[in-house]
Amino acid sequence: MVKVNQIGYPSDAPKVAVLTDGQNPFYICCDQSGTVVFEGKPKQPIKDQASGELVFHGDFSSLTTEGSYYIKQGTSQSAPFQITRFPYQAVHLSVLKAFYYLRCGMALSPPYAETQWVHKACHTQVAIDYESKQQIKCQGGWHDAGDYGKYTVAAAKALADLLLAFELKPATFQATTPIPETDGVMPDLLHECQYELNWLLKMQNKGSGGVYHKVTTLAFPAMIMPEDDVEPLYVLPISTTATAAFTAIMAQAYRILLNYQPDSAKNYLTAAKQAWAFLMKHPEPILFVNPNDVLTGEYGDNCDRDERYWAAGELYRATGDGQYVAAFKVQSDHKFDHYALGWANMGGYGTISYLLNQAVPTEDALGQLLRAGWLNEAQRLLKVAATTGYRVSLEVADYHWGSNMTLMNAATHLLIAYHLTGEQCYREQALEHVHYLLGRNMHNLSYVSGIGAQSVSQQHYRPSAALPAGSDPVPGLVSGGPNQQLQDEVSRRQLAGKPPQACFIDHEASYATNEVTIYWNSPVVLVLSFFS
Ligand code: G3I
Ligand code: 9MR
Repeated sequence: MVKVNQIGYPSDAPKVAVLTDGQNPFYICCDQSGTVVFEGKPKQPIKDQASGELVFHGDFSSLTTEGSYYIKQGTSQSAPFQITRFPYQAVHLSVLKAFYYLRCGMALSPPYAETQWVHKACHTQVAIDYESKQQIKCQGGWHDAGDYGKYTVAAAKALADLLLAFELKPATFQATTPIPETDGVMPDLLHECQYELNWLLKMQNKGSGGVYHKVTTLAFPAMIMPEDDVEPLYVLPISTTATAAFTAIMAQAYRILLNYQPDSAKNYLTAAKQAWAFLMKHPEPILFVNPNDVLTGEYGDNCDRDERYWAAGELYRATGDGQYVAAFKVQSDHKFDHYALGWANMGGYGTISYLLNQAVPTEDALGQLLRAGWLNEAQRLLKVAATTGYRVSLEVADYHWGSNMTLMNAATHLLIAYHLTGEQCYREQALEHVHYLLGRNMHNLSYVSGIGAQSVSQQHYRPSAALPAGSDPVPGLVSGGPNQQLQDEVSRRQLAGKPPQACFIDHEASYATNEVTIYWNSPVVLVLSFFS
């Protein structure tokens, strides 16, 4: 088998295919004529612990001529791929456009949605406060994932990636997606983020400033369209993880949107400060646990220190107010992962807010400590990748629920290291993670729907699953990826005993390997913005 990035390789970047045949030479052929333009020998046999395979690398980095190619080796032939300066622009647009398809509370319609994927608005835009039984307006925002719930901490991670992408690579967001708000002034990415931000504002209790943890039905619905989900919606209680993550993202949004929509931006900062005031009144964590009669996603988290750290860092960066840097330093002394970019462990976003803050002097001791820590972790990621046949920074234990998020978070980490140092090794290694996501993996499969010659097509995503049999899936959605914990019925039945990277199945019911979420798409938007 010959595994390649099914979209392609940037002309000036290293180009490696992963081969399972170590004997035969491999040939790069022009896709149109079949002419052989490059011959190479398999190198560097590596026993890949995660896939259980002995694989070899087919290096064709010296081929820089732009064109469409495929690789032949023995009787195997790869999927076609491009060599060109910016091969991922269409993918970048597609994984960003997916957020429009994920919108809640509005009917999707042409020309923004292709006819085959339109659906009506969700059945209800009002929820019941689980505790007070009062009604709460909750229209808008993105559906979390394959389900129709909306969860604050998940939203915060997704928005953090998208807003950071714009901050670091604004030039890659000039093309329109297009969406109803396209106005040729503010980039569509920011309009799309505002659709989520304006829903998030409704999750804040205006009296206390605290932020509700989620809004969902009591149980997951069947695999139906949003308009057919007629069960009542409930807003679940305030948590300090949600409140702190909300504080951070609203402060970040203030900064990024101030030049485009000053009034909205100032509203976000006001909301952030009100949420911060709630946190100051509640120094002890208020952690969310699903009540017994609530069976939807919990996004449980036993520590809110990382979220408080991030909140302080973003408020400091947004306002320069010394109270926040003091709070940031207090939180930074606590024991949590200062470099993680997950929905539970969010410390890395706090560290980024400090490292990119121009108000922090280069000789600042905490800044130097965090920078050194960031680069140490980047070096670790490089070392892990060098031991794997598929050239990614995933250790065997990393193949758990949402392993493609871990993959793209690693790429994000490397790209921040590149941003901090300018060292190409970090950027090149991040690119290897894109190759895995887009086909250079043991499944020879692109994990992004509609992207690549062989891509996932049976995702656990209700608006795709509810389409007529044989329909193309909603495009641009990133599957969670291999998960060795076998946490759904299909995985347990069909993947038992397989190596970690093999524990993926493109099956609609495999939510533990093949669901989609906003925070698996968001790091892909961020990473691809460095290569577009
Ligand atoms: O991080 C640990 C790892 O250290 C350990 O080695 C491994 C094996 O024990 O477990 C890892 O934790 C896993 C965690 O995801 C990793 O983020 C847990 O087992 C796993 O249960 C957990 O799954 C979460 C899943 O909900 C179930 O709670 C996913 O992260 C999370 O993305 C997913 O989120 C769901 C929402 O609840 C509902 N909407 C869809 C969304 C995506 O599936
Ligand atoms: O669709 C739900 C998905 O969003 C969740 O990640 C997953 C795990 O919490 O649960 C899915 O819902 C399934 C439920 O857990 C069990 N009955 C079948 C539901 C649809 O697959």
